[in-house]
Parts: sequence; structure tokens; C-alpha cells
Amino acid sequence: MIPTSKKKTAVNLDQLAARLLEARGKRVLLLPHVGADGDAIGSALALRRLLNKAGVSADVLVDEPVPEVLHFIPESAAIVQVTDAADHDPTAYDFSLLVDCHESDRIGRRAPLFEATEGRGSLDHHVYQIEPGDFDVIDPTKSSTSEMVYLLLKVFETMTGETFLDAIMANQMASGIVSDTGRFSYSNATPGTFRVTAELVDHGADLVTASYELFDRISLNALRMKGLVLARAKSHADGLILVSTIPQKLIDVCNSSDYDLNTIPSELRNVSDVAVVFLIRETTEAGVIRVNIRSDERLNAAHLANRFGGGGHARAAGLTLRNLTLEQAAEQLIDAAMKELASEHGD
Ligand SMILES: [Mn+2]
Repeated sequence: MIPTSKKKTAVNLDQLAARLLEARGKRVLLLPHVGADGDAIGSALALRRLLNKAGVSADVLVDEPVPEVLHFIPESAAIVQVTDAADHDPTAYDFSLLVDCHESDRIGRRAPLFEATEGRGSLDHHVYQIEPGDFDVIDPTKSSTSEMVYLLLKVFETMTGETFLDAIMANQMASGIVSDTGRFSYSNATPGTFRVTAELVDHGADLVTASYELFDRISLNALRMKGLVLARAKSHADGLILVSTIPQKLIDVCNSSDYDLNTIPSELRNVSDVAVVFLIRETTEAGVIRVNIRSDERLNAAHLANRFGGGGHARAAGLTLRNLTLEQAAEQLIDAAMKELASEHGD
């Protein structure tokens, strides 16, 4: 992770706020990134509500259906799924805003809509390499885009003399903050995050529900499968490497789905002394094996995944293997991990 002090920031909330308020009586397009998470959806919905209250029509467009786990976020039913960008008229919009991302390659099939809008900007907290434009507000020191929506809301209030925050908006933003901070357990939860969250709770944000919906709620089928997968975990290299292999029939027997496996790699990584975890699973496609890697600072998961044609982040990565048994796949990955660990090139 890049130390906070070294992160570049592009912060001109006033300029973006003024431009959005210029769109009063017109329409604005809000575009969260593909693979939308709690922050992408929560911040986009809060922006939509804020803009509507300020007299700006706003539409949230996405590529994929909103994941079921995010349906508890208020007004998520207002999100529109785009199946073909040609079905939407970009000239209907005065301004397009990338939400929780800052490059059009993060918005999938909606990119042509963004490119065709006259006014364009972004509101984001991811680390960036681009040269920010006049309406790009990118601040990697913030926990979440939702936290930034709150700051934008305060600028709106100063500029208009009106008040906008209500319980629905507070819950939309709180969902994003709880999601991106791992319910305040990651280092991105700063004193500023807590101050903003305190304001949101004051206005009716329900952190207990957000935390339960985003991190705890699980179907009985998924819980049973998790139990079986955890029980199958095998330790290698004196406990440094933990591997769980999952035949497709196990997923079928539990009447569960791939989606239910998402949290398991991180749980395996929490085991004391474990440096790297492999979750190796068959897929519904014959001969195709999917691998999830989680690691700590002793091993770079992205480097390891690259060796097998995969990719990702330093602590979380993934790859696809073909025409191997689960046992062969495990053997190759353990071997590669042991070499990587021995080379002491972790970070
Ligand atoms: Mn985010």
C-alpha cells in the first residue's frame, strides 16, 4: 500500500459542485464501475438523491444487475441496467460523472455514453496515474467515494444555503463507508471518516444493518458449503501455505454457487502464521480451474498469479488453469509459492 502522505490528490470539490449545480433543470449521468461494490452503489445512489434534491435529474446506469447483497441499500431499485449503450441517448445528459472510478475502461459497455457526453468528470478515491481534468475529484486519502459525497454535499449546502442530508442519503453513504473500510477495520478509516460517519449516524444511518448485510448475512446453503471448504483446508510448508480444493460436485451438493465462495480465501488467510492461501476450484466449464490467492507481506500474490497468466493486487489475486486435476494444480501452485517465499521478494 502507498503511504497516505505519498498519494497524489486532485481535490477541487468546489469546481465540481459548481458544475453539477449548473445542471439544474437538466440531466446528469452517474456511472459506477463494473463489478460494483457497496461503495460504488451507495455513493452513486447518494449522489443521485443529492442531485435530485438540488433540482438536477440524475440517472445511475450500470452494466450488471445490482448484486443481491446490496439490495438493502435504499433506492437501489432505481438503478438502471444497460444491456446496449445504443439504447441510451448521451445528448440527453448535460454531464457524466464516473463514480468510484476515474477512467472509462472501468465502466464496460457504458463507456461510449460517457465519451459522448459534453461535460465529464469523476469522483473517486483510487490511486491514479492520469492527469486530472477540471472536474476530476480524486482523493486517495479518503476511505471511500461515499465519504467524498458527504463532503460534496457540504459544499452544495454552502453554495445554495439549502440543507440536503436525510436518513435515506445517510444510509446510502454509510453503506459505502462500512463496505470500503471493512466496517472500520482497515487503515483507510481515518479520523475524518469517523467524523463523517458520526454525522451520518446523527441523521439516521443504521450501521448495525449495514454491517450485517454486507459482512455477516449468509444463506444456510452457503454456510454449509463454507464449513466443508474450511474442513478441506490442508497445510503445507510448515503452515506457511494453506490450500483448499473444491470439486464442482461439492458446490452442486450444497446447492450453492460460486458467489458463496467469495469470502473464504480471506478467512483462510486469517489463520495464524499463514503467508499464502490458495482456493482451487473446479468450474461449471469442463477442464477449467479457477484459483484465488490471498497473501500477506511475505509474498506478492499478483507476481505469483502473473506466472500463471493471472493478475490482481499484491495481497489478492486470481488465475485460471486448464486441463489439470485439482491435485496437479495444487502441486504446481505450492511449488511456485515455496520458490517465491524462498526468494524473499515479498512486499
Ligand atoms: Mn470505493
